[in-house]
Amino acid sequence: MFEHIEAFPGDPILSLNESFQADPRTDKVNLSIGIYFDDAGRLPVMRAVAQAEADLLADLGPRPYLPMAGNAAYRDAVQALVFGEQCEARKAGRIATLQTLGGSGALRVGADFLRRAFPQAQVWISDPSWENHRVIFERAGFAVHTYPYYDEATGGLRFEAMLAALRELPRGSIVLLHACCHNPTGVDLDQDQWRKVIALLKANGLLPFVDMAYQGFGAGLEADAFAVRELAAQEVPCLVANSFSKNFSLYGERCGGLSVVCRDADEAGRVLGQLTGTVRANYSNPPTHGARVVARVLTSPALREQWEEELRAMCGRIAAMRGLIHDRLRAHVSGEALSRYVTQRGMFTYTGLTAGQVDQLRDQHGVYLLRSGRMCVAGLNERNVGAVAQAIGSVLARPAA
Ligand code: KET
Repeated sequence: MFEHIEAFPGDPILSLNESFQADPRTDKVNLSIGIYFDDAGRLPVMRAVAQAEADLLADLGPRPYLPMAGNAAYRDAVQALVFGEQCEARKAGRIATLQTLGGSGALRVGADFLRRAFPQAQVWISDPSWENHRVIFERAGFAVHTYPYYDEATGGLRFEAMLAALRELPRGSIVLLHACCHNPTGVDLDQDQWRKVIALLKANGLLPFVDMAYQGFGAGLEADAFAVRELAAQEVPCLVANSFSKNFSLYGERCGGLSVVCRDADEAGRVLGQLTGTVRANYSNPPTHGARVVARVLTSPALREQWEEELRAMCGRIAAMRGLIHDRLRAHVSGEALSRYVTQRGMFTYTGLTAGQVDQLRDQHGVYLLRSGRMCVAGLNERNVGAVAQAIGSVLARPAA
């Protein structure tokens, strides 16, 4: 029956992470997957999260099916965090927000919804983008193209080329944008650039789908949401996928949200209905636990304050690691190839290392990066950073085999 089924070629991120887990070397270093590790190299359990879970455990209660759209308190808290409490669209009930299975689930439910609503539309993602963006939209049935984004020569943004490409897109095209901490490059638009892009999207009738998986890892919870809030303020219809995998360190609980900014409350109601229809056809309704935890943290003032403080500390540690790797690499790298370690933001730096060099780092030194050259800086710590810099120095000094 299944003879014709071909082997799965693997996923460039998740399969590599599995190889890392299986690697017996004790001095191995995981800089591949976008996960925040603490200075001891462990996945943190945030204290605010542990406290919320302890509170919930004391009052566990029954666990019925959630509504298809998810936990109502969670959905409201998500919307407030993403768009801001004072957002006019939120106050007017113009935003449809759904609980999703992480950021990935939000992207897929959104993609399925868009494919039914706009069967002729095509999708544009940044060059490069998170590998799974293409996969998700193609599996939903879309043709996926790229717009210019990263400039390898400068380690920065090809902003004029990006604008020029967006200007040429047919009305109704779907444009995937990263709200902050661009994955994989760590290069973001500044606020002035966002205003220009948003004006163009609005004038040309393009449909933005914003992926915000790293809110709080760039310039702070508010500033990282600038693009999303500006879109809502400019009354541009848009979709926003957000995730609590990273900023709550709740990867396995699959906590995310999908929000659609609509023209009025009636339209938002119809959009929410169609989204719940997509959910019903896929997994009926989302799980209970993670959403209860997140909602509790976001809506209890003391826990909220503690969470924000912990998140700032995580962000600060990443910045410190950027500084350290930059200093340690000084002996091996120079100019822009060096400064990008401190100028790029969020969890990732696009090192410019070739796939061959990345293979050498993995095989000879047990240092895992993505073959695109993406390094997850959040996997560095005081103990491994020196060895990582040495390893990079030695592969740079040697021509690829
Ligand atoms: N969007 C982006 C931009 C992103 O980097 C990730 C995860 C997600 C969405 C998915 O979020 P989640 O809530 O886990 O469904 N990125 C890391 C892990 C992965 O590839 O799944 C990564 O890039 O390593």
